[in-house]
Amino acid sequence: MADRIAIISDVHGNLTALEAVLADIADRGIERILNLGDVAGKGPRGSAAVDRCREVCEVTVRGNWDEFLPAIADDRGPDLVWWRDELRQDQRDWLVSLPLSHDLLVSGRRVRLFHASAQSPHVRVHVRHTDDEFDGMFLATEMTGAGPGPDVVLYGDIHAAYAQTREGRTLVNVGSVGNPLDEPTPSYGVLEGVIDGVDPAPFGISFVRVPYDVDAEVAVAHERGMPTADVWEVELRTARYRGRQ
Ligand SMILES: [Mn+2]
Repeated sequence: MADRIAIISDVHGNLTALEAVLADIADRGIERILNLGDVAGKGPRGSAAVDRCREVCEVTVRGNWDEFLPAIADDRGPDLVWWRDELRQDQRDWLVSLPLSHDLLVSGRRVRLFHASAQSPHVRVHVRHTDDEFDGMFLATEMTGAGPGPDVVLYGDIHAAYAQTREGRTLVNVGSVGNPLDEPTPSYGVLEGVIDGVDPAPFGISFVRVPYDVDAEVAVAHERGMPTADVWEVELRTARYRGRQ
């Protein structure tokens, strides 16, 4: 029987957006959620976001922020230290322990989830990429392990949703819940088909955009005195990346 799984990514400590997305997922009767990483950092409530994701996501793969933030040195700047110190020790331990890659079968297709690329959570593949970069997303690497290559790859990291099919393989970015940079409205993906099914069957991927109370989220960042709250506010309101503001 066909079923659905929600795929969320890049929550980045934006609890207001996360709760809006989780409410929408629940409204649709979707009970399974997978997470592509970058739960904390950039936004003011990484700790609460980590607790919530641990509670509702059956798998979270490790993002670049999940990997570097817990290990950040005291002299790396007030913003990074602020986000690090907002997390409890058990949460930092959990983030660095997350798997880098996760596979599942849906309607006879092998679906692979990772944060940024098959190379590492730190190697980025943009919306505009070369054919070699596309092909690289489907390779078996040290990070993904040996075994059959995927037919579908779902990733996050770039905070922009899109899907592309080339030579029988489909690459999907579900965008970002907490820090969308393609438009200001949070996005997530829905995977639809026979979960764990080995035989070909109808298969679907769709994107959902969920409006949320951005004023409330921005107010929390300012109230808590979060460093870089001003650029966070512009990013949330305009979807313009801080490097381009
Ligand atoms: Mn991210």
